[in-house]
Amino acid sequence: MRGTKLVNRLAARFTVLVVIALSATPSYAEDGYDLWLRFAPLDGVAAAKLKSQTPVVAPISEGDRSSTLDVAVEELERGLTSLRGEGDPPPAQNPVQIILDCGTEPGTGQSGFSLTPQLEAERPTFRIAAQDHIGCLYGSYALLRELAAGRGLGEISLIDAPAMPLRLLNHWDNPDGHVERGYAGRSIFDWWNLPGRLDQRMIDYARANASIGINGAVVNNVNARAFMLEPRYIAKLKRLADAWRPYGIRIYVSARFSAPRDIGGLDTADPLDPAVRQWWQAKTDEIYASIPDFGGFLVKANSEGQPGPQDYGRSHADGANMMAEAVGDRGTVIWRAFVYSAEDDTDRAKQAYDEFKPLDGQFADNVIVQVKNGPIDFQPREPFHPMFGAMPKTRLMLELQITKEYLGFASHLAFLGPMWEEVLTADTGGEKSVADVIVPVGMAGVANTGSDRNWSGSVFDQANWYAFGRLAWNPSMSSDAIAREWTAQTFTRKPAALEPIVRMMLESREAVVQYMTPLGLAHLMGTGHHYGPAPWVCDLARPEWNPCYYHRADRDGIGFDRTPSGSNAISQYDPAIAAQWSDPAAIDPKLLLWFHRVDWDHRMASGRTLWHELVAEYDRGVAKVDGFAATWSALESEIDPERFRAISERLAIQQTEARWWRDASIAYWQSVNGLPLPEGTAKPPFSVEYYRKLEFPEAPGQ
Ligand code: BDP
Repeated sequence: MRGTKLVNRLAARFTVLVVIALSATPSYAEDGYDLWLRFAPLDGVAAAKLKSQTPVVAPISEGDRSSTLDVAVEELERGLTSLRGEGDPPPAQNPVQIILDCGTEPGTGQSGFSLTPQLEAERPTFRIAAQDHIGCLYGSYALLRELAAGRGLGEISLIDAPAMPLRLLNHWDNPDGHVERGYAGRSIFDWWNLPGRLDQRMIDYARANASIGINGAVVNNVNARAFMLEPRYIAKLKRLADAWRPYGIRIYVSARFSAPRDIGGLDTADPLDPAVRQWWQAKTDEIYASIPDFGGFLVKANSEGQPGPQDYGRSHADGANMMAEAVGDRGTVIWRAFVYSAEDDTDRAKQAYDEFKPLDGQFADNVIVQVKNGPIDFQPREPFHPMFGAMPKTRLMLELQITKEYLGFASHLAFLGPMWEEVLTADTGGEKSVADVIVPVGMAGVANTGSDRNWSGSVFDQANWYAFGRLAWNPSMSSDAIAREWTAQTFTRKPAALEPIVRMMLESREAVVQYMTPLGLAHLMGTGHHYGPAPWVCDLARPEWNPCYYHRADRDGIGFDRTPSGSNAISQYDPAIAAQWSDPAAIDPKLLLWFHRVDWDHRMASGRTLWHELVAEYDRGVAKVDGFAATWSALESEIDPERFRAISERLAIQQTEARWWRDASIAYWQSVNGLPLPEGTAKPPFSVEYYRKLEFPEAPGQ
């Protein structure tokens, strides 16, 4: 009896499950994991065309095969099937053969490719030609990208090649799984289970990178642990390197300069000490024995408490060259220029240039100096770093921050394409843009990846990873073109939805600047975590840790005087640029308070006083965010529910927090300048004391 009841109950349950399974619309969960590689089925004319052409990848002869070409074939087949959207279509009479021709020179050089349709021929073909196999893989991804954007095979004819040799992600991931300045969960690197187990995510990561041309990854934080150079880690690194090799991705490691002492048993890390040199030589040889294409070392030295050559009275060049000798022509030493000293009272914006400029010409050929986009630290807006115009005899690489430490973490929508376009196109003087300076070398982006299903904390933050890769491939691409490509692949190709999404992406970074740090202000964020406004912080031990150090507001005025009457940081720029920026009337108002200290009633080009303009900027920023939320909510029918809701919630947070930035900042400035608000302007709802007391114990980076 009891047995029968149980069987009945199970049967009933089974029926319910079957009914649920049958009645659910067969929908594909859009949790963002597939990034821009969704290859959503085409529709309309594009779909009909692809179906009638039924492109098939022509077989590759056994002798020509390689693991990279196997990936290319697999990607093409997977992508084409997905774009077609249905199971196997009836074979076309004369299907288009996609030919991977990877040993000819299409005139592009290394890693480049050409895409050539010959659809009218008797045997229609689409040829992906390259000089090397990685070029063929890049060409395959390019073909899929073009198709995914809605273009037909016949319209896709292009020749392309990466502009710069090094296109690297820098992960600030610690071996314990915490990601410094990470807002997307834990580290994606599973050091505990490596080398025995390789997570599928490591392959999906390589696919995502290769699809946008990223060709290297520094897998650990610049604030490095020496033990990552020990044999057990070399085995783990080898497993990753082997997995990524087919995708053209080389592995790099952040090396702690004091490693010879920390793990090598020596009592010094002096770069001129023969035992230290020998230690690095042996360590480097050991790594290359396991990983023959190891990319090299990234080093943060004598910066924010990290050890370095200056601990022994040696220069950055002494340190870098010593390691470069160990690496030889097998790889590269990337030496970071992000330095400022706890003992130096010079304007922090000047210190890197002051330390490095005298070393121009002293670095070995296989040393690269990696310079952040601006002279302080990844602020929402900074002028370009003066080192880009001042080190003609040094190989300089640009460091960008993809993760949004200072732009609202993953909570705020801020598409960084326009910010990076701004620095890449900046004129350094002497007829070279920043892009011209770095093109022979490369670009690095501090990654925003994490264990979250959507990789980046929010779907829109995936666009920043994407934009970094595309700009490293081609620094003259416009943010507009990048946003379009990304949106078509990530959300929708329908112009009625794509256009408003692209528009809000393009406005988003400026909105953040306006409600956080308008008119050239910088570094006003909360201590430690860097979240939210804290312009009132003036009492931290080091002067340059304090927002007050940066804004210098008092009763009379606001801004950092970096002209000759102040710190004269402006003199680090080309004289023509310095001359223009020295004049508060001639400088772009977006940089005014970075270089100038002006009275609150300073007259702006708009005719408003500085004070009124500042308030107007905050209001413009807040209004833009309200606009984004309205734009997004009108797109509900165009976006899958899961991603629609996730983004709606983020935008609601951004609306609240943009107001918070505005109100707290205005309340603080008023407490300093005692000025009334311009007429018709909303009063901050609370006093500055209220904002000052807010605490965020859960904020990442605390
Ligand atoms: C700052 C970050 C800090 C990094 C440092 C760096 O706050 O976590 O270690 O840059 O780039 O932006 O080394």
